[in-house]
Amino acid sequence: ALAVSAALCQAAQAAPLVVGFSQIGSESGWRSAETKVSKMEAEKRGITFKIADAQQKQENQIKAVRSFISQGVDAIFIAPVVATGWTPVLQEAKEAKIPVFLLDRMIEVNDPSLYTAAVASDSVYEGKVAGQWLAKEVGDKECNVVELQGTVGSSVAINRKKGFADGISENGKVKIVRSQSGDFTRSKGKEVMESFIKAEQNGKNICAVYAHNDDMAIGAIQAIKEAGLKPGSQIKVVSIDGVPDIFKAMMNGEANATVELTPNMAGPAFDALIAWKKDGTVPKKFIQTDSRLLLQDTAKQEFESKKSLGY
Ligand code: GYE
Repeated sequence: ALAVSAALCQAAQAAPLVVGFSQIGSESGWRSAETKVSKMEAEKRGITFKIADAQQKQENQIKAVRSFISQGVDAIFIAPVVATGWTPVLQEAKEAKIPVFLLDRMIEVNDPSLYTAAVASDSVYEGKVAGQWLAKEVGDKECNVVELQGTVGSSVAINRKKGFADGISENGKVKIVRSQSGDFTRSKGKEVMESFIKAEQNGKNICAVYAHNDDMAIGAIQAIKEAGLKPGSQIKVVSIDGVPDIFKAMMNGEANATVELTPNMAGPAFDALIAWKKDGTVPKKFIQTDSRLLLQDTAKQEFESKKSLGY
């Protein structure tokens, strides 16, 4: 009997961890990179990884989480599209004793024990870094800024807006004149930028565009060019993410600055989960990733290094 239970024990130990990931969708280059990198990180650790694509809808995410609960996975990762509305489904996960890890966006809940840990950047800080950069860059010229916000109700859109407003407040000459959501996509970013340009004397009244992600900035660059203006000089472009295409635009002088965040949010979450299962190490509640301000001078280098990572 002893030998049998030892063998069973070993089998249990060897059984690969199963993790379900409710991913938002593929709205941006950063998001697609995150999906790709997450799969690679799971594979490296021998984890069985199931990804459900929610196509931008919270209701699909809630369904996916319920399905992961009924499958009895070892952990659930969620990149929450919006910040509110998570309490009931997280309660269900908690009752089923399945730990939940948030990736790249945060949620608003009264009971923080509804999730185990979160891996994300400090998105208020990202906005602040972008704002401070612009505040310095324009010096004592008047600067009218248009802002392309991310998905309405997402923690990152709320925080990046707040942080940027704080960052530019260091220079009284810098003002936000228009602000609207472009839903983190290139096409919406372009569309909204077109309307901003029309509303602001064919773009002549705009000194800079701040986009909550690189993809919307790339859409905006297209709109600026089509209006006969020069992005990067006549209208400065600052955004967040650090995807290869923004470095390309920076290399061409068409974008000015980005705040990089890693697409590898899953790796640290896997490591926390594994350590916890192994010896009970309680995961840190908030695992913060770095934010780096990157400018044109290193764009080529950054582009090359992303390429070599298979980004
Ligand atoms: O910046 C944007 C994506 O939640 C950090 O979502 C993420 C953001 C990222 O669509 O490109």
